[in-house]
Amino acid sequence: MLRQLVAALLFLLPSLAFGAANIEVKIDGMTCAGCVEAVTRKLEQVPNVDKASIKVVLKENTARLSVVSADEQTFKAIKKAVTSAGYKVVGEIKVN
Ligand SMILES: [Cu+2]
Repeated sequence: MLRQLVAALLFLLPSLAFGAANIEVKIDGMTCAGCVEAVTRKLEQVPNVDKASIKVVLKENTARLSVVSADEQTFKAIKKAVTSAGYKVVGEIKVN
């Protein structure tokens, strides 16, 4: 009984700890509006990303967006999307 309870808590914990959030992703290698568009298009394809919230700011080399779940799996998918567009995520993704 206790074991099942602990298992249920461990299962629930990640969804409680990582809720919806606004995040900031620093991106290296963007030089023009075409880069911003390429990154934006890739980010739109990532599950858990709110498409309407994506804003890539060239001047600051930053993508700001909302995610349904700010967990490691989502961050990994975002990094992969940026890489597949030909750019690179610098440092850790910042949760606001
Ligand atoms: Cu460009």
